[in-house]
Amino acid sequence: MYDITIDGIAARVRPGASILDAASQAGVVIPTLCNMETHRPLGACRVCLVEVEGARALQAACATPVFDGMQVRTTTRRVRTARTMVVDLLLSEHNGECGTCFRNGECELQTIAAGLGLDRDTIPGPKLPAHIDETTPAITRATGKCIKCRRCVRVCHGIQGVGALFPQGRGFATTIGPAFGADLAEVACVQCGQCVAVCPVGAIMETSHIDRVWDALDDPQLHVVVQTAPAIRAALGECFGLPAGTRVTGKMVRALRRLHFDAVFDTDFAADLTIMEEGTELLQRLTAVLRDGRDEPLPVITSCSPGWINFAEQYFPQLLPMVSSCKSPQQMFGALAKTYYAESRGIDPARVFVASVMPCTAKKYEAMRPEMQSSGYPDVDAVLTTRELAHMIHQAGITFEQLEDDHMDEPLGISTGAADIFGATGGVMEAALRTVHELVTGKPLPGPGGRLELVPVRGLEGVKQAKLPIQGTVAEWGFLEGEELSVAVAHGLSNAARLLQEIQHGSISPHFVEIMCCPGGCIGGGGQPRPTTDAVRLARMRALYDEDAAKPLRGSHQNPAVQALYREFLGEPGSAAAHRLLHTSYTA
Ligand code: HC0
Repeated sequence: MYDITIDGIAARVRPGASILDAASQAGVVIPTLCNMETHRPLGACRVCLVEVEGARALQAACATPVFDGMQVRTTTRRVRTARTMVVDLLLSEHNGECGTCFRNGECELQTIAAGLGLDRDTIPGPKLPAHIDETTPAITRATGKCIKCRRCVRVCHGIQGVGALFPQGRGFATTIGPAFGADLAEVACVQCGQCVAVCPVGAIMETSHIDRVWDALDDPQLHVVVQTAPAIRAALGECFGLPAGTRVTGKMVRALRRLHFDAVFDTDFAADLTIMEEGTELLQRLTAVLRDGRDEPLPVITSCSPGWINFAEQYFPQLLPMVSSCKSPQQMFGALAKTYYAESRGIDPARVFVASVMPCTAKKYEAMRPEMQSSGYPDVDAVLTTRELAHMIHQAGITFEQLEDDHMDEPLGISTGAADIFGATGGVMEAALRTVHELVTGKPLPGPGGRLELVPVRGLEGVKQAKLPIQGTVAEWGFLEGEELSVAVAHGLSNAARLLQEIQHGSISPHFVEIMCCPGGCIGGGGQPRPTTDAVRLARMRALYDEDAAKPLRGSHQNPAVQALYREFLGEPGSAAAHRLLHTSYTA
């Protein structure tokens, strides 16, 4: 270990650590606009300059490794002057419109400038050209605000393996965007919003649906229902200063009522329903292949993550036959709100407006897909990210932290613990196996201490695999006796691509695969509160597992509202009515 001092504070630091790591360990905050915990330092923004005893020039703290005996100063006049100059130069070309920017009040550049005492940009010169790219349903780029930190480029290439954004040109003329100055809709962007999640300013944002939702709430002709995705309850509190991983389900429901939604429902209901449909599809395909020797595509690959579907359509079209035909829970919910729910309440479906709250920007894109209107109306009319819902709660003057808990409405607000864990990587797989195992063997999924938990598919490992022995099979599924159900899970599209290539090459042959677009699954979605680090991901995951463990029912097949839906409306899982409303197809 190396002994160093930072601003006089002694620290013991591992060799290879950067000054930025060491400062963080010593409790000294050094500002940075380009650093990312998932990537090697880039030293692009130069905001983290510090003075190192004996070094002639100031050093970028992120890119300078510590050495034994190092003495670092972070607050000298020289450091303050240099940082101020760097930030002033950024502000001089930043076409920021701070007063009206959605990031106003939570912009990293603004915070750092304020910390340096910069209350205006003092360097005259041209501002960046302000091109607004609104060509995709989910993401809006405002090029004039870009500070060229390259975080978006690095997450798009390194984590997602997509590569829709590049630095182009030199000096002042440098731009960050799709190649050859194209707009996002012209390239293979999957609209996952991971770029939005890491952008320090307002240069790349979710396309706001806030006005759309306020307009609907203001319209007395409309019956406005809202559904909330599993991952929202584990993260929304962060927008109000609560620690990551605080479960705020009850406060969220109360806040939604205060916003005057006519009914507050849960995407979790549709997640339970998804398990019934997807589990049925899995068993049908296993029967065809293992019992009847027919040539059906295996593995079954989950379909609920729209960024993943977009990626599959553009990068792995040959694998589309393996992808489950189930719509995502968001879309299943919408289709039922405008049929089953509208009919049972005697409401004209044309008057039902479905708003979703999702941790994901690609859900905005999914809702706009032309095939997503099997009721004759768009399944979903507006999609708010977690951040947008927080913004509306702030706009309404609600003190979120002080709200009393409330409960979701019935019947589309009833759910089991299996649905809660959909929001964490491995959760859809675990939920599906809870139900499939019990249907096939007549016994609950075995887990440590009988806890129904499939530990190998939990956690942040990029690709996870498990084998589940099928023992004590009920007569109908006797052909599975002695088989091992082999499953695999990937999250983050680079990991997904790695797993899919192994499947294509035949080096692994799972029966069932879960893919989630974003690192950590939906708890790490592009619409979640900033920042999302691995520590934050783990805290949010813990919250969902706790929510699951606290539920009296933890298997989707036990959901009484889903059972009633099949009894009263759909018939049985996989029925013609279920296929008409709840299933879809893909476009290569
Ligand atoms: Fe997800 Fe979903 S779990 S994709 O990650 O399946 O966005 O939270 O809502 O639809 O339920 C996101 C989260 C959802 C859907 C569910 C699935």
